[in-house]
Amino acid sequence: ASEKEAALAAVPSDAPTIFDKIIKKEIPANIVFEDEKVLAFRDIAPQAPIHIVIIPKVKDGLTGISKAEEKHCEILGYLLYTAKLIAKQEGLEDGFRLVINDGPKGCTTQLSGYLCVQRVTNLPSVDLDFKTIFAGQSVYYIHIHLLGGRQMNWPPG
Ligand code: DGP
Repeated sequence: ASEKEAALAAVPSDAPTIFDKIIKKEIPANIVFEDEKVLAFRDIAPQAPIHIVIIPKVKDGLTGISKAEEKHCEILGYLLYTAKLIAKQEGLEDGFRLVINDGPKGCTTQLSGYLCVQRVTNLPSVDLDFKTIFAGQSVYYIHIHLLGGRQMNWPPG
């Protein structure tokens, strides 16, 4: 398969993602909060002065919110509660935004998707054409984006 096909085949799936590697401390991250259930770190491609990614330490099949089952309610609630704690820790008294992207149409940016796939698959390069094809949830490990430090816009785009 070509590099492009390999990268496309890599997502979405339950395969280890870059966030699995961050949890195992196999790759570094700027961690801002950690307890026994949750890890939070600064986003590598920040979309606001404060942009933090919050993830559960155990994925338990939650590649995205669309995979949620009743058994996940407790950890999902805890993730939201943690987001509030981190917002306070970061001084976001005037407001902030929480975002969960899901699936190919719930995208962040094409560029961050491109970068993530490239890193996850260890591909040396992916061509420009692929960049325009890939525009979706880029890391298939459930996560909440915490954004703040500027006025948010609506609709979010
Ligand atoms: P999304 O799956 O589209 O909701 O966004 C995933 C986010 O993860 C995106 O904003 C970029 C971020 N990200 C991807 N790889 C890394 C990484 O290696 N380190 C950090 N800190 N963030 C990453």
